[in-house]
Amino acid sequence: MAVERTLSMIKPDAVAKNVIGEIYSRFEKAGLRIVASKMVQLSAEDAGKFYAVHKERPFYKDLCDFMCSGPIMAQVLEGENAIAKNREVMGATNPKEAAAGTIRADFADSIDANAVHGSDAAETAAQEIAFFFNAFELCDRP
Ligand code: RTP
Ligand code: MG
Repeated sequence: MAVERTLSMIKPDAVAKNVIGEIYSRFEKAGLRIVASKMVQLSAEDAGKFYAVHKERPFYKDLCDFMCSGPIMAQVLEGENAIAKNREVMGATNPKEAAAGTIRADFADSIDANAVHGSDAAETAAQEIAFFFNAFELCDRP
């Protein structure tokens, strides 16, 4: 298995619930290491660019409005198989379908306010990491 990096966001609903630490703990318990982290208030333009891949989808506008409704935490997670592992820890997009013990099962309210984002493939992970972080902000850590 290869060591990968993936882009994770804690969405405005979970930041408002004050569960950043609990969610970080889930990542760490799964063997994922945080190698970059920042709190960001996205503008409508930022959210539109980040989610451009969903531009034609019916939920695009609501998703962009939601993602700039309050601050988010952006972090880069590193570990073996990090992209798939993070999505496993997150649980299904719709919290009603998320497995017990996953972040979305425990902290998400709806398919829109679903607590976290995680990159879905190596190519999108690289693009999404570069969206938030420059080379100086990504650390090699033990
Ligand atoms: P994410 O990108 O946030 O990690 O979530 P995901 O891969 O599980 O889901 P994706 O298909 O990429 O959709 C991005 C976000 O859009 C919202 N969504 N709403 N109403 C709907 O049918 C619907 N479908 C997706 C969700 O908040 C999802 O996380
Ligand atoms: Mg996605």
